[in-house]
Amino acid sequence: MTDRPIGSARTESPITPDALKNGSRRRFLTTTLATGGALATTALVPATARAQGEPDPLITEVQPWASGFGDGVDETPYGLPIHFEDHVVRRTVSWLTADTISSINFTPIHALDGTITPQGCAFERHHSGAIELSKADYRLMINGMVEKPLVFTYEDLERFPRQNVTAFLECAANSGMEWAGAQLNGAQFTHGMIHNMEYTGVPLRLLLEEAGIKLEATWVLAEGADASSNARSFPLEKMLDDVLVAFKANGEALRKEHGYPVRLVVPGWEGNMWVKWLRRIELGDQPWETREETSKYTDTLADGTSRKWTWVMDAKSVVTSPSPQAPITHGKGPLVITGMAWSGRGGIKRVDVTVDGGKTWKEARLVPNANPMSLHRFYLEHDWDGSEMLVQSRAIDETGYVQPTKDALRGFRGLNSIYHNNAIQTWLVKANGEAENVEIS
Ligand SMILES: Nc1nc2c(c(=O)[nH]1)N[C@H]1C(S)=C(S)[C@@H](COP(=O)(O)O)O[C@H]1N2
Ligand SMILES: [Mo]
Repeated sequence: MTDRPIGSARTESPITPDALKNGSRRRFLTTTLATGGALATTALVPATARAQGEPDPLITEVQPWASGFGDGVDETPYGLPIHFEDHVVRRTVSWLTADTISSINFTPIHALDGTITPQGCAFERHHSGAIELSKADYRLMINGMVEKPLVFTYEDLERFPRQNVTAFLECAANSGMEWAGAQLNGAQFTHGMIHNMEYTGVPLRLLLEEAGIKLEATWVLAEGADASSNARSFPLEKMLDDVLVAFKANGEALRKEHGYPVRLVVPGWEGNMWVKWLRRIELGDQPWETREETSKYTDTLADGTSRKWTWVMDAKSVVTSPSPQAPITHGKGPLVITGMAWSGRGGIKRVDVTVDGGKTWKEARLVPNANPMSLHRFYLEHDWDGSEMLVQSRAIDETGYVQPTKDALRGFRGLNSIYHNNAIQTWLVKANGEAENVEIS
């Protein structure tokens, strides 16, 4: 420990904790000033204290964490976020979560950055609770219009060629509570039924080929092992295209709540189709019209008729900061506006950001992402003048589709919908930096 240099980037010779403890604060200052000049002088005084011309003890004094040992390598066999980050957790909305079995919680997207969602705070949605199913007890059956019905064990799946795919999963009901007006005050609650992970698994196509697809097969049913079964019908083409039978997420085993040991990954399509605890695949020549695709996951239009088979998630985006749970705390001047964009129809081509409610737009800086079906991160470096803002983002995907305003979406779809609300979100950011969920027309 004593040979570890402190502040070596700014000093000529390493200063050890012991040397600092022995009254060498002045030496630290001298060396720093000698090498850093004027820059180091300002660096020693943080913005807050600088105004009062006071030195910052966090820079000039030896702190407890530098005067002893930290934890040893054995103390955290599996790491959790440091307790300072305890607030970055999944949360529920009480009136939505009548019970915790048939339920939903939300990803704290306002506090995350980059694109990958850690499993520990990725939202969960289950219809009959998260079940515990071991690898040893795991079986996947393929039956119906196949040459040879098959049952795979977990070990069998591990012997097929694998792929890695980073993809977002958005529940079709994400933002569903916002149809009639601005309601929930936070990006976590308005847009947090989404997560984005790197999955490892076997292309379903390889398993279907192993079973032998009969010529007449055109539809596929996927069913889970939980009591709800969450069965859904898929056109065969999608299943042969990019659907994965996945057993790892972000490099490690799926968490129980995300379908351990095996779930379906259906890039770009609504979350309900990503069957967890996958137990059976059946091939047929027509859809099964299950509960999940008749009474649920259809969109009731203004005239009372229902749209169904709305599998693909249209382009959408949201500013995650500033937002109601991520207010501006630093006053006017440089402000990083950031958020995420996604589209089930391919990559995101462009994201525009407005701070004046859509009167003027600026193109945000989109972080390049090789995975089209992944969340995309955008930033807009903005010089905030300290006045009220109406902040929005607008995604444009590879097909040229432009994320609609709330008014435009209601124009096509009416007010009866719950699912597939991909409208532009507005945050009112006040002069004091606090933000609020609002609607403008
Ligand atoms: N077997 C099974 N699969 C399921 C569900 C379920 O309840 N049971 N819920 C679905 C719904 S509605 C969604 S949005 C996603 C949620 O996945 P997550 O819990 O990993 O976020 O899983 C889908 N797959
Ligand atoms: Mo869902």
